[in-house]
Parts: sequence; C-alpha cells; structure tokens
Amino acid sequence: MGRFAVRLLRLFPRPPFTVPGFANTCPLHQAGSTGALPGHRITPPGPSCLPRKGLSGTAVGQHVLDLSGPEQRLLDKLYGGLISGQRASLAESITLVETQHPRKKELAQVLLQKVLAFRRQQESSNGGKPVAFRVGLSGPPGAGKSSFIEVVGKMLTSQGHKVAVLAVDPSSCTTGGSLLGDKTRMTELSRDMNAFIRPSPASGTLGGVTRTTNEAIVLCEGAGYDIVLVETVGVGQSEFAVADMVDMFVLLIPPAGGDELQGIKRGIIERADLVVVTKSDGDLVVPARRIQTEYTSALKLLRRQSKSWNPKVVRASSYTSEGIPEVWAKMAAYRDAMLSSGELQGRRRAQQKVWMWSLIQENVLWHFQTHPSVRETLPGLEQKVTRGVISPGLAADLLLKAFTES
Ligand SMILES: Nc1nc2c(ncn2[C@@H]2O[C@H](COP(=O)(O)OP(=O)(O)OP(=O)(O)O)[C@@H](O)[C@H]2O)c(=O)[nH]1
Ligand SMILES: [Mg+2]
Repeated sequence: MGRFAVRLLRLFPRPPFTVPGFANTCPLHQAGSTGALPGHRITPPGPSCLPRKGLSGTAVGQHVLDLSGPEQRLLDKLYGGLISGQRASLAESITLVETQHPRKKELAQVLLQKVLAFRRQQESSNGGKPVAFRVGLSGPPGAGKSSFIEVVGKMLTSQGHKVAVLAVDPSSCTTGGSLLGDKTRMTELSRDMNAFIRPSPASGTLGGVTRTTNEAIVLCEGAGYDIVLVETVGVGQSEFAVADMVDMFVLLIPPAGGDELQGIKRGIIERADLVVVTKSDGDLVVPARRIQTEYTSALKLLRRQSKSWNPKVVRASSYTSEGIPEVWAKMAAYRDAMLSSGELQGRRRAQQKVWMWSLIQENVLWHFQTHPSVRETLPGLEQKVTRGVISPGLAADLLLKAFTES
C-alpha cells in the first residue's frame, strides 16, 4: 500500500511532565510529578511540540500525518495482530503508546484511532453497549490486591473470559516501580493464555502513566479482552486517576488495626462501588468481620454515587478462595444494573470528557510555561510574590497578559 494521509485528532504531543499545585479540576493530573516550576524538568520538545501557527478549529481536518511505507506496514501488522488477539502485538502496541518519541507517539495515535473505530463497530453490534468491563482495584500497600487479582483472574479465565491486568504504579514515577514483584506474585495468571498482565511503565509522571493506561485499556479491549482489571496502590493520587478510567471502582482493605486504615482517604471511600475486606481467613476472620461492619456503617453515611447501585462491603480470602465467587457475583450485578440503567455508558462518556480536558490542561500549561515572554517575566514576578510586594492574583494577571499579548 502506498503512502496515504490519516487525520490526527491530536494537534500537539503532550509535554513530558505534569505540574503539581496547578489548580486542576481533574484528579487525573492533580498528582505528583517529577518536577514543576520553578526548576522543573523540561524535556526539550520534539519539532512537533512547537506551537503551529494557524491551527484553528477548521485546520484540524488538515492536520495530516503521512505514513512512510515501513510505518504503514508496522501499523498494519500491529493492528492485524492486535484485533486477532495476538498477545505479542498487544504488548508491542502498548509499548508504542508508552513511547516518548514524537514520531512514534503520532503513529500510536493513528493505531488508537483505528482500534477505537473497530471497537465502536463491535459496540454497535452489541446494541451500543460496551463490550468490555473495566474494573479498578485499589487499596493500601500489601492489602492483597495482586493475590486477589490472581485468584479472581484465574476464576474468570476458567469461565471463558479473557482478562487483562494493567497497573498504575505511582512509585514508577520516582523509583522505577515495583511491579516486577507484582508479576511474580501473579505466577499462575501470568502463564494463563487467556490472561495478559502488563506492569506500569518503569518511568514517567503520574499524568503520563495514567494517559498510557487509558490508551492501553482501549488496546486490550481491541485485542478481545472482555475484562480489564487496573491495579493501583492507594498512595498519592493514582487511585483517583484509576477511579476516573474504569466502570467500577473496588477498594480492597486488609483486616488491619485502626492506624493502618487511617491512611485511607475519605474521598476514595466515597468513590468505591464495592469494598472488599481481604485476607478473611484463619485468625484474621474476626478482625475482617469487624472492619466489614465498620465500613458498612461508614458507607451508609456517604452520599450515593449512583441511582442504580448501593455500594456493598464483602469479605474474601485469596488463600482459601472463600468469598471470591461472591465478590465476582457482586461485580457482575453492578455491571448489569449500571448497563441496564444506562449509567455505565454515561460514566464512560463523562470520563472521555474529563480525560480530554486533562490533556488540554496539561498541554496548555506546558505551552504557557515554556513561552518565552512567560519565562522571561516569571522569575522576577515570583520573587515579588514571595516577598509580598505584589499579590499572587496580580502576578498571575501579568503573566497571562505576557502570554496572550506576544
Ligand atoms: N492471610 C492472607 N494473606 C494474604 C491474602 N492475600 C494476600 N495475602 C498476603 O498479603 C501480602 C500482600 O499481598 P499482595 O497480594 O502482594 O498485596 P498487594 O496489595 O498487591 O501489595 P502491593 O502491590 O505491594 O501494594 C502477601 O504476603 C500475601 O501473601 C489472603 O487472602 N490471606
Ligand atoms: Mg500488588
């Protein structure tokens, strides 16, 4: 096939960082990053990162990516392999969306558009309903998340499901991550031909990792995985980011003492559609029951998120498998209720919008911070603000003026 033009929806590749402290309404990007003004890490942008003159709304359709022969062949090979369910093609496609290379990022977007179109087709033949179920699992470190996913995952593959496990690891943004450990813990699931486990990328910002996880979900669904489980450790903001990308958010709580549970944020309990008290076996059954009662009463006091579902608290053990089928039954009941009320589809639509706006915010902020006039004016104004010479509001106005007027 010769060269041909493909429309790209994204005009600029995203900057390689996010900025903490930025008044961001989207939890996807509120969280930590590897740097911020002042002295933040700015990776020099590739040529396509430069603002392009005249890219108005009408110019979007003219934003065209010409693919070379080898690029076209690569995308055809990945797409063909992916939709026929080949794990190697799925893995390679996820690597492509994780790349920082500007050109490869563009290719990844072309692939994603194709996969999205394929998925839309599948959905329309499914009566407009999503074909896959996305579940986020979060909880404190060591809560038993990976062990739970291993047991539930195996149960689901034995019932004929195809299960993908993705991870959002906030530690990957600072320490290179710990998910190798996770993969070895899911020993049986990682050998299962109907399961696909993908650790979080070993580096990047939380914003970057969550973006690629969102895109990896799309790719997994294109490859025929009908259940996508996203694991994250409940530290920082990663759990909010995961809650924003899934159909159902499950909080896993270990039967530990009060102190350990102090760290669980009220905000995240509010987001939970299901709370699973883990490790409910042996000596831990009694504390697990206590925690179940505590959380059941706590949830009653919280605002209801959904018209068609009341959050529940259940106990399970990955060691004995007790409670595991019941947990899945609750998840399936949630899915059925949310699908038939249309809330699940509505949630997905809202998430798409949140995701788009978070990308815009990240991108616009990056352009603002790297704008020559802003960079020139910023240090002096910052000093004045910290010394109390001018108000933060005035400094912000002056910077925005410098940005918009030049
Ligand atoms: N008694 C008991 N212990 C469990 C159970 N599930 C997990 N554990 C133990 O709890 C510890 C943590 O389990 P993981 O599954 O790795 O927990 P995790 O939440 O994925 O941990 P991180 O990813 O490191 O945050 C391990 O030592 C497990 O053996 C269970 O059902 N019962
Ligand atoms: Mg784990």
